[in-house]
Amino acid sequence: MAKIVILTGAGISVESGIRTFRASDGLWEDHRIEDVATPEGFESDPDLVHQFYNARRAAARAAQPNAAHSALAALEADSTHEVLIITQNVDDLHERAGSTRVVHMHGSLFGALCHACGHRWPAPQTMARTDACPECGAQASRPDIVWFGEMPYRMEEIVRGLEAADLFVSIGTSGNVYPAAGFVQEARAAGIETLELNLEPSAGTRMFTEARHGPATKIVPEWVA
Ligand code: BV8
Repeated sequence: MAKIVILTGAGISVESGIRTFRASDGLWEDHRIEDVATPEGFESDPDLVHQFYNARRAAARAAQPNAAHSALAALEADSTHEVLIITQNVDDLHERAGSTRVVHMHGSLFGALCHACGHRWPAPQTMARTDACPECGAQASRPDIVWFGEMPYRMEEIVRGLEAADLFVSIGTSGNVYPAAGFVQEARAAGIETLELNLEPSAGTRMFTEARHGPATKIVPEWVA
């Protein structure tokens, strides 16, 4: 059974109406995303950061999975492949399309984390720092998101999956953010075939054995077919 590891980024959710990071010049309400998506940004203005994530949680809830998400779910359901999706995205569109093996390496909009004790619980529609932690009671609630400078989640599982893969596919990512942007190099070093499916060539496009460019809802179903 072919083992396929698929990395997805913001580009796979664009046609579901969810904005990417760099299309908006990395700006959100006149704040650089790198400034609101950092622990320092949260320390200095937790209300602004919660406002940023509350808006994105509402947008993700309102969005629907698109044909690219559905094609990947169909690929997983087809028993001749073992599919592992590693997503940089914090929306839940892969799961809502039917994918079951999904690793959220940058966390999820639908998770809450206590900055004081590390307890995790399902995030309410809108969050505020003063929300009391169900475990320790501290008013130190943050979204369960991996910010710049923080260690992505489940990296050991990701590296094991990459090393065991027969094919590495990167979909809808600009290849700007590490360690995700480095996965293609790791796949090549392991002698694994690599494929890029993106609207336009990414920063690392030369690293891929093959690259196909176009909107995800067109080129992902075509590849899966
Ligand atoms: C870490 C939070 C270490 C949730 C995110 C200098 C060099 C190398 C690395 C660094 C450096 N300085 C700092 C670093 C490390 C840093 C980093 O890589 N910085 C970059 C900016 C240089 N990385 C980190 O900090 C990571 N942690 O390194 O920890 C460590 C070690 C030990 C102990 C502790 C720590 C953590 C990175 C995670 C940051 N959090 N998100 C959220 O708010 O979402 S990253 C955030 O940006 C997203 O999650 C996502 O991953 C990333 C955006 O990337 P994309 O998904 O690719 O989106 P983008 O808009 O860029 O591109 C969209 C693409 O889609 C485009 O290519 C476009 O063409 C395409 N597209 C558009 N429409 C379509 C389409 N494709 C198909 N169809 C369409 N219709």
